[in-house]
Amino acid sequence: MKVYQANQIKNIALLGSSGSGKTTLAEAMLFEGGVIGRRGDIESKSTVSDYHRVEHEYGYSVFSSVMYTEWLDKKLNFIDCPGSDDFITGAITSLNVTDTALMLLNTTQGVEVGTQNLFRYTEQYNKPVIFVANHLDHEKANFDQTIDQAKDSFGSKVVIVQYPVNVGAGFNALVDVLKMKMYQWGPDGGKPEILDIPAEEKEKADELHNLLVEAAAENDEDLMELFFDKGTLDEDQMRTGIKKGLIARDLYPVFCVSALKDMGVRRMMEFLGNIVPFVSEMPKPITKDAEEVTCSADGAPSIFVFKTSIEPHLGEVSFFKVMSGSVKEGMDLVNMTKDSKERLSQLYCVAGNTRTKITELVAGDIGATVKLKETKTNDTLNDKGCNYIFEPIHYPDHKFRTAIVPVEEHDDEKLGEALQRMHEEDPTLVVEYSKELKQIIVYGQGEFHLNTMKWRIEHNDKIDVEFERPKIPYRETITKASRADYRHKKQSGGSGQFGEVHMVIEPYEEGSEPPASYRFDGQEFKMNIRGTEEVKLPWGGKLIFHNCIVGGAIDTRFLPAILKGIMEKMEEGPLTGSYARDIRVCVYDGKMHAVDSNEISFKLAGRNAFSAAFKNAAPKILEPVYDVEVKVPSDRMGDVMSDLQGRRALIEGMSSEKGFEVIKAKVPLKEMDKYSTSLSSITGGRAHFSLKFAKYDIVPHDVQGQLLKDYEKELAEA
Ligand SMILES: Nc1nc2c(ncn2[C@@H]2O[C@H](COP(=O)(O)OP(=O)(O)O)[C@@H](O)[C@H]2O)c(=O)[nH]1
Ligand SMILES: [Mg+2]
Repeated sequence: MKVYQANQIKNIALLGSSGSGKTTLAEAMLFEGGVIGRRGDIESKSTVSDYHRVEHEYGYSVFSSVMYTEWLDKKLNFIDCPGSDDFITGAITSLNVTDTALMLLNTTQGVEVGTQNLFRYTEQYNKPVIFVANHLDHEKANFDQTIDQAKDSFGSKVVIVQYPVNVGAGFNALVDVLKMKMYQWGPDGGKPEILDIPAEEKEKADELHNLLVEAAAENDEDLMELFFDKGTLDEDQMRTGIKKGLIARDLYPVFCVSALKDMGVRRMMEFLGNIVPFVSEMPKPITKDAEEVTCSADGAPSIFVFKTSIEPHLGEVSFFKVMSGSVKEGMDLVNMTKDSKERLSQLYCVAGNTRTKITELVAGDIGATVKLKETKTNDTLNDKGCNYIFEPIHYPDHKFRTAIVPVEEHDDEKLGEALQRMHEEDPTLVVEYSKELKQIIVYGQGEFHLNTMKWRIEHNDKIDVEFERPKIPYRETITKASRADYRHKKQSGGSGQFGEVHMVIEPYEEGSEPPASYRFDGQEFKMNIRGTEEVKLPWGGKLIFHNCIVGGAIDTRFLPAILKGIMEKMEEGPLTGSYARDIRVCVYDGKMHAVDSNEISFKLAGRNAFSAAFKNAAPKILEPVYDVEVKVPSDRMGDVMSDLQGRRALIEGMSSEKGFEVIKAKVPLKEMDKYSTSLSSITGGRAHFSLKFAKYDIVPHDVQGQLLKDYEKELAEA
């Protein structure tokens, strides 16, 4: 395979909702480019792109697949992305490293939720979009309706370049209003016959041609002038205009194919080769230090690893984009993130499960290597002396959590390894070993995302696992001030133990100052603060510890022991054993014994005094509350609101945004269990939401009662 230069390489993301035909189209493109000799299909599980077992099982893509094809002396790299929101990592990853999105429209379905979701991502990444109307050979295909819907959703920038002559089972021809020709295929598709537009199509073709000319002219002043002068543009001028419009996202051209029958694919590839921007024509990537990097073979060699995949017999495969310079087989690079050396012992161009060895890859190109030692997704690797570091890809926050346990306890370690591996392949699968909850919590994008993970663990790693309800990390705190004394005294055998501690505790609010005195049962307790320790608790919140001891009642050297005792209790709150937080403690008095006092005595005295005071300080359970933002289509607003109210949501605001209603609310984590699944069923998958930890809040009285009961039961059973 030849080495392609930056002005010969185009990187394209293949997007579209599930079932729109991305994987099938990729197969046809690879076939037409001569990368494969025979087209596989989804039904016989033989595509290049969907080669993982889980994809055969489910019948659609779970991973993004990096591929390439060679076409008219150009290299088209493209990444086939899964369509479902649960596997959104694929689309996000590829939008980070490609310059154009090919968005498939399933003409048997029209514009789908997935289409709109993915379109929004292209907007976010500011990438040009080309629509490809697929399934035109299907008896249920409706091209006109699909295009109407696309115009409704994405505006008048959607402009037809091709339209099908005969949609449905007999589909075999389309009219191209850029070329002003008709393309027609035999039953096997492939290379078309290029014909004059038949008389009965002429009027429609002319009309659409004029619309395309106008749309192309709009993007360039010179073209606009030419258009006003001559009333039309020639083919080259149109190409120039379309390309400008494409890059500026002012024009979304529409192409037509039957991916299954390989019709329209060659012409579409020709367009991609001619009009889609080269890497070198797109905005330059920027390093973390805000340095613009020119995509040039002469620059310092630098690559960015955007994806890791673990393949049987091969191990870890690292996919990268050459950001600058050129990299050669056998080259030594520095991993800038890990500050370690790596050797590119082999370089590959990858098309799904087929790999072709190559000796060199140049700026702008996408390739893969194997057996890197420490390199992970998002690392930058440079030649010595080059200091570029590229921003990591930002993945969406998780939307779903569950606990996972192996059925057989001895599979614990194996499960840990499998989960770690899966996280490397899919960074939106996040694993947390919660010491606090004594559970392994896995986070993902939705229930289906995690069910797929479970399938892979069971079938690929042969570990039986179960999902459990994830526990909630409750906290405990107090709501009023209280006072307690405790004397620890032991006189058995040799040396005795003695320590006595008097303390006041009260709720702590960030930044608040302690009062000069407290009053309990009509008696005043003056506080003379002589020292303060502010403990930032690892589980959130603070413990403020004041030394208010007067007259040397307790020696200063015992104070750390008292604090230690208090901390032991903070780690295991007296209500439900959860962590306690946001408490101020003033140790103001006590007693020592000249011989028997020691650290252990004061630790115990501190701990027990704190425990007693805590119980009298109107203790409450706190629960994590999340900021939830839901985007709902207006017609589902009522249902989504009432569902939220059933989840103890506190609605904080509502607004409208591009056809969506946006609800902002605070919702307890406990009530968000499986929210993504219910929201999806209420709205037919048309809503979105995001979830971010906000704060800890006191649980309502009835919830506290239930939690106390649950804890008692748990203790009794233990
Ligand atoms: N009739 C017809 N079926 C198609 C076409 N393209 C894809 N399919 C079928 O649609 C289903 C989904 O295709 P697939 O490529 O997996 O879609 P993806 O989820 O977008 O990757 C499969 O059964 C394909 O065989 C097409 O152009 N015409
Ligand atoms: Mg697919």
